[in-house]
Amino acid sequence: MAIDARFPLTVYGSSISYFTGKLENYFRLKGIPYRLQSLVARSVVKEKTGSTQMPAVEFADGRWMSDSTPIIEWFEAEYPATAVIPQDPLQRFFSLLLEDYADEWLWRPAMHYRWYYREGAHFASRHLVNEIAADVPAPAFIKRAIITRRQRGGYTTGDGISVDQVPGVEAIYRRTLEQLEAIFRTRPFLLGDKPSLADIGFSGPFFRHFGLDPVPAEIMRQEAPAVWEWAARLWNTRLQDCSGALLQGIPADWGPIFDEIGRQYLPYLCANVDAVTAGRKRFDANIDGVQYRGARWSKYRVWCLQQLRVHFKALASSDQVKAQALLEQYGCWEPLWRHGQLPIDAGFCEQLPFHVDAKMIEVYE
Ligand SMILES: N[C@@H](CCC(=O)N[C@@H](CS)C(=O)NCC(=O)O)C(=O)O
Repeated sequence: MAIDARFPLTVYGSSISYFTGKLENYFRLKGIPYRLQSLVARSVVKEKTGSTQMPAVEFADGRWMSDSTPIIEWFEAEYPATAVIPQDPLQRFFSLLLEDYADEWLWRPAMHYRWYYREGAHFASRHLVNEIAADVPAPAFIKRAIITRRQRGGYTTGDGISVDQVPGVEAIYRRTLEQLEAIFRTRPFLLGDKPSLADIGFSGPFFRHFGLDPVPAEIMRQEAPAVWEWAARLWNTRLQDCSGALLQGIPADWGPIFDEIGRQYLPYLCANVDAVTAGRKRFDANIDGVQYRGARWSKYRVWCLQQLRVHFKALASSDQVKAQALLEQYGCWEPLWRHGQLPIDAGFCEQLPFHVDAKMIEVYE
């Protein structure tokens, strides 16, 4: 990759953050130079990007970006030589679907394992206090308690996961491990002998959460060592050194993950659409037998659903026929189109990655 005046980038984020880890995996794979900076005033990030979310990226020329998915799309367009997004239109579409699923749905078990278990909350709150709140004038144990309370209130107990939902949420992780273990026992990356966008998508939950937090990491080491190995392999791979190729077509062993998307993620997105349409900031939803109560609405995730539709419509009609057949086979087609009109304002999220209109979930600062 040609090094230009925009580099090195500064990535503002935490070294235990889901999406910071995802973006770092992407930059490393692509050979894009960056340095991670954890301590920055949230007001500065908000002023530059419109949101306090992590990661935010600052170019040497002074421009800023936020939101890992559109950031990756932007870099892919700028630096197509070492492409991460597959060229094949069907592989591209289904990789984008997997990325969205890993970003938005595996977030649920990842946040649960980190903040529900005392070991996880202790590790993460301590790390975050040292990393981003060291200069806040208060005793460390109080800062840790405040962070833990905020994260639980925003993303676990406050997002529909109480004790009754714990087995269902943990089952998502166990099934994902089984699905990925079956794949990584046969090949090094999700789509063949070299990494692609699907690997980057799964690196979000796996690199800085499941592979790092004490409880899920131990489960992974014991039950899915090939997944453990893949997470490290991805971190240590540079596309410019890869001689391997991608598989042809959509691998059959992605099927159980699509099945999960059809039974869980897309129905959740539909329940979220109903909530946003009705103006309900909290909603109940029965997802595949798990009754979530008081989940938080997300306007951002309405946009995610809209984006999946946009990607589908961008396919040539012959590819749409093939994609539809696969989506129908795994129960994804009906929920993808269940709602005719989505409750989304014109122009919403259109300035991404240069300006953020909405966080994934609005949690108080
Ligand atoms: N869609 C965004 C999501 C970013 C995001 O939600 N990041 C988390 C940290 S991993 C965050 O900053 N949350 C904001 C908060 O908790 O206030 C992306 O892909 O970058």
